This record gives sequence, C-alpha cells and structure tokens, in this order.
Amino acid sequence: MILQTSNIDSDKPFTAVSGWFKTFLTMALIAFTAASTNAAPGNGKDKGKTKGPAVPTITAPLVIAQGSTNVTFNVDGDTTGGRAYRDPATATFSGSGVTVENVTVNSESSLTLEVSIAPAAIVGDRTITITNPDGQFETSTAPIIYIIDLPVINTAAISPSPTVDTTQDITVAVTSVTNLDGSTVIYSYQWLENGAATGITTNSLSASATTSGATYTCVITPSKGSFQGPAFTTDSITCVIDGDGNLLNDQWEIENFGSTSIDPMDDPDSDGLPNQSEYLFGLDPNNSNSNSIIQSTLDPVTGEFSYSRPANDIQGVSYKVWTSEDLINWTERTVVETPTNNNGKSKTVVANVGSDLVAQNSKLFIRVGAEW
Ligand SMILES: [Ca+2]
Ligand SMILES: [Ca+2]
Ligand SMILES: [Ca+2]
Repeated sequence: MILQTSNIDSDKPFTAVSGWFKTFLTMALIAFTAASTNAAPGNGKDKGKTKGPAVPTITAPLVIAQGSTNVTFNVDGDTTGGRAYRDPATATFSGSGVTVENVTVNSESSLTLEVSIAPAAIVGDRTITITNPDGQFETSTAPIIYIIDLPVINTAAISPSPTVDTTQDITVAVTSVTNLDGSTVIYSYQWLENGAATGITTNSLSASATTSGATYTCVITPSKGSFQGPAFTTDSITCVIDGDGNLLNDQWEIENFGSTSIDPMDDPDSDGLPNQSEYLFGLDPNNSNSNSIIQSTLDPVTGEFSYSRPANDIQGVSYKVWTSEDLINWTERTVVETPTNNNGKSKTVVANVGSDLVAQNSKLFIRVGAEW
C-alpha cells in the first residue's frame, strides 16, 4: 500500500532521483514485510523480523486443585511459521488466583512451568499467555490447566438415630457437600468402634459387627478423581447395652440364644444358675458344666483365689468379695485383683484377701457378688 502512495516527482529526470527512490522502495518493502508477518497464524503481535513465541499447547488441560503449591508441568508449543519460545519467557494465566512461580524454556517448543493456585481461585479452565523477552506474546487457543476444588463434606447423617441396638444395621449418608465444579464425588468410609478402625469400609455397618455398649463413628473421605477432600467424622452413636430392659446384655443374649428378650431367671441348662448369674460371671448359660465362678480355691498361705467374670466389664456392675468364718457373719474385703482375658468372652480374676487374714483363721469362706 505504501508503494502506491509514493510521491515521486514525475517532472524530474528519473536518474536524478534514482538513489532516493531506491531508498524509499527499500523502506516500503520492509514495512510491507512487517505487515504480512502480523497476519500470520497465532494471536500475538510480532514486532520486527523476529517471530513471536510458539503457540502454547498441551495434550489435555492439567487438573490442579485449589490451594496447590509449586506444581510443575510442561507446556508444548506450536512453532508453525518459525515461532519459538525464547529465554527468558514469562507466563500468565487467564483469570486470577494462578501464580507463576517459574518458567523454564527447554527449547523453542517446550516450557516447564511451576505454578501455585490460590485456595479460593475460581474453578474452571484457564488459558496461558507466553511472552518472549522481546515483548511478543501468544495465548493458547485451548485451556492449559483446569482448576478443581476439593470436595468438602458439611454434614452426614447416621441412622437409626438417636439410639441403636445390636439387632440394627447402622448406615451413614452424606447430606451436604460443597462441590463447586459439580464433578462426581466419590466417598470412602471407615467405621470406628470406640475410636479404633474396624476395617469395615462400606456406608453400612451390619448389626452383626456391632457390640452392645460400643460407640461408633464413621470417617468419610470425599474425592473427585485423584483429588481428596478433607476427611469428615460423623457424630458418634452408641449401641444400647440392654435395649429390651431385661438386665441381660443384648449382645450376650444374641450370642447365646440368637435373640433378645430372654428370661433372666430361666435356667435352660439346669445347672442351678439363672441366666442372669451366668451372664454376670461370664459363664455359659447353655452348658451345665459351666456352673462355678470359682476357678481356684483360697490359698491358705497367700490368701489368693480366682473367679470368672465377663471379658468386658459390664457398665454399672461392680464385683465385691466377702469373707466369713461361720457362713453367718460376712465382712466385705478390699482385694487386689488381676484379671486375665481367657477367650474374649470371659476372664479369670486372681484376687487376694491377704496372707494375714488367712493366717489368722483356721477356716475362711469366700463369697463373690455382683452389684449394680
Ligand atoms: Ca437385654
Ligand atoms: Ca444355668
Ligand atoms: Ca451354665
């Protein structure tokens, strides 16, 4: 275009102005070449003869979570038309909340970026603009990164609630989660019994896995793909010990009879001990040979004897020891007790009334009772 606007004086001999004309023509050609370069592929603004940076590309946008720091990744470059990344190039991302910590020019078509994402950065796609040292820049035509939020569980409900017994499954459901980008959230579960992991990792804890008197919580971890949100711990729920109110632990009833609401005064094994006594002293209510709480009799020298109790202490129940010389007058004794778990169901308690006491008496009777 500039060539057509040249103001050559046609009255002057051509040879007289030839040098000036050639100079003008050369300048015009340079200007024309520059204009042609600006129209080349890419959306940057080339200046002068040097081509702008390669056009940033990536196979698929890199997913980075809000709050991530110092994440490094490579960005390729389309070098069509002679474009190239030049060192030291700089980079910026669309939107806010993305800090470019470092740019390394690996080659004319490869960069390594290090970025940090603000915790509250808006989720979604971001394009990148690379600027060469000469000020020319190119913006990617497709997203280079995708900012994802970590899912956060706000509330979860346990059912049944507020009470549960050992005949009921316990289930948990997330009732509120913050998930800004709407991606599918997957939950993983870990049930805790009295604070210890059970290894049960479904959203339901079966009744057979629960124990009377134990307290349960569930730790739920939300995730989107490989991105995990913070773990959420539910409220706790405690299995009632005696939901049917017959003074027998419901769990013990189920283990021994398959159901609750057993008559505590019944004696199905005819050993003279009602179910309640069998329960309180860790005996087998269906075995007539399991009929004595005394495991070893009183040692006349040391004052030691042993008796059986349930493996797990019964809430609200205490055991007391009395001694008597005549089976008429009984004296409660403070004893030193050492329990040893037998099989998870009962334990042997070694008790000692004291060597002095046994030394003072030619005969001594022992009585052990349960109180609640
Ligand atoms: Ca019961
Ligand atoms: Ca019995
Ligand atoms: Ca028995």
